[in-house]
This record gives sequence, C-alpha cells and structure tokens, in this order.
Amino acid sequence: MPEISKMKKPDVKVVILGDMNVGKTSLLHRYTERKFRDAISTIGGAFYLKQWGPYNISIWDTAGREQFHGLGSMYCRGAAAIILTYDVTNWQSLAELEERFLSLTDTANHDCIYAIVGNKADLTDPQAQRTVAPDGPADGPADGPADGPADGPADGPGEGPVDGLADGPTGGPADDGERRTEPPVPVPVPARPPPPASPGGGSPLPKQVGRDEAAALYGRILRYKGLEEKSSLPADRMCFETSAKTGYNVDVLFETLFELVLPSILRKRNENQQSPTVDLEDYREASGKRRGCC
Ligand SMILES: Nc1nc2c(ncn2[C@@H]2O[C@H](COP(=O)(O)OP(=O)(O)OP(=O)(O)O)[C@@H](O)[C@H]2O)c(=O)[nH]1
Ligand SMILES: [Mg+2]
Repeated sequence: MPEISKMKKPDVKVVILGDMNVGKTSLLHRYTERKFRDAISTIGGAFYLKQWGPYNISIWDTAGREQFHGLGSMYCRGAAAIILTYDVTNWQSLAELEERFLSLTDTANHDCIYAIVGNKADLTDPQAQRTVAPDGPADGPADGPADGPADGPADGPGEGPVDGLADGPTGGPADDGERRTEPPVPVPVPARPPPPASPGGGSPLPKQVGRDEAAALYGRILRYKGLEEKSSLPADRMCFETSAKTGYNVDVLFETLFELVLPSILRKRNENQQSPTVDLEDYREASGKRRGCC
C-alpha cells in the first residue's frame, strides 16, 4: 500500500454505469491497460486514477449486478461525467439504463455530462472488428487535453491494479494510476453466462440497439435532468459505439469526456485555492518538529 502522504487527490470523477456483462470493466482495461482480457464480474466497484496532463481523473468502474445496485448512487456522488453503457446486441441492457441506472445519477454534479455507450460493436459492425488498438503495454493512450500542457498525460508502469479501499465523494486519494477495488461485503458471484458466439470473421450478430434509440434515450435523460436539448451537448456527440475487444472508439470516448470535464476540473482547483484544505500529514510533521524542539 502506498503511503497516504504520497497519494494524489483526484480532480474530478468519471463513473461507468450499466448492466452486468455489457463490458464496463473491459472498456476501462482497454483504455488504461491497452488490453482486452476476460474480465471477472465486478464486485462492488473499483477505481482507476488516470493522470491526464496535469490533472488527476478518477474513473470508477461499478458492478452491474442487481445485488450491488444499492451502491450505485454512492459511486455517482459528485461525478462530473457518467458513462451509461449498454451492449449493442442486447436491447434489454439499454432499457435497464433508464429503468435501473438513471435514478442513481441523482447524486452526480448538477452539470454532470452524460455519455451513452453501446459496447461490443465488433459483434455487429464489420468496421468495429478491425483492431484499432492492438494489445500492448500501458504506454499511454493519447496526447493530453487540447488546451492543456504540451507534455500530455504521464502514463506509465505505475498504472495498474492495486487492492485497497477508497472513500469520499470524489473517491479517495490514490497513487498515480492506481486501481482500487471496493468489495463492501463478500458476496458469492454466480458464474457468468457464456458470451455470444463471436463472429471471428463469420457473420455479425444482429444489432438490437440502433444509434437512433441511443440518441432517443439521451434526449430522455436530458428531460429527466430538466435540461434543454438546445443548450446541451448534442446526442450525436454524446452517443458512442465502442468495442473494448478491438479498441474501436475507446480512446475517443474517454478523451472526449476528459476534455468536456476540463471546466469542472478548473473550477474545483480554483475553489480549492480559495479555501485550501488542511493537510493532516503536514500538521503532524510540523507538530512533531515542535515537540522535538522543547
Ligand atoms: N465481443 C466483445 N466482447 C466483450 C466486449 N467487452 C466485453 N466483452 C465481453 O463481455 C463479458 C463481460 O465483460 P465485462 O467487462 O466483465 O462486463 P461488465 O460490464 O464489467 O460486467 P459486471 O462487472 O458484471 O457489471 C466478458 O466476457 C468480456 O470478454 C467487446 O467489446 N466485444
Ligand atoms: Mg465489471
């Protein structure tokens, strides 16, 4: 476990929500580790701290299983962006976003940004079957924010999974690239249903959710949030189809969101400068020195 005093504080929080098996963990793996591997069904939640330019972004992966549903609104507390994920081959997974997950986002920031993401596009769309991000080391996915520093995000070997606990509305502090799992209680997780037959060069599976249905859901989310469509980000910009398996659109998804949450990051940093928090470690060190003097 890293020392608390060395941990970085996330500037902003991005949360991935959606039904079990839609590929939330796989999307996060693909983006952060540049890999696709069979993920184990998530228990509770986990977060990954992404250093993006000079900013620290915590990305929360949540469990889609019904038994963890109660935790969802806790994870969404203070979120600046939420990725609502469905599986393009499973219509019910889109319906679940509205029926089960949307209300969990009530605890997010008032200006939270929503992305609707149809994953597993490789199963239905030949274009998404072409591997755009071959498996490889986590050497940093892309350049930094468009308006950010020239040196881009400092990814590196530090990014990877670590067990631990995180708390607080923006997630607990974590070392650079650290992933923390949060198993609230040990719960037996039943075996995953077998995945649908992969086309693997064969014929694609039927697509059950079209882009227009995702865009319609986006419109309903805006209405649920009491937002005007005219003054909000347009559906064609906020609805994505991705493949965690091939990497199709995965970097585009995360980096579009990071750029969109930049104003939230800057606002939070500005607020912190105006009312700085007390660092207990500094206090302890200082008081220790005083004791030594007397
Ligand atoms: N073909 C294909 N399979 C995928 C893709 N993403 C995930 N999968 C598979 O779908 C299954 C579920 O993936 P996960 O990433 O564990 O799904 P999850 O949404 O995190 O599931 P929970 O943690 O249970 O909520 C695994 O067998 C993955 O290998 C994808 O883009 N394409
Ligand atoms: Mg998962």
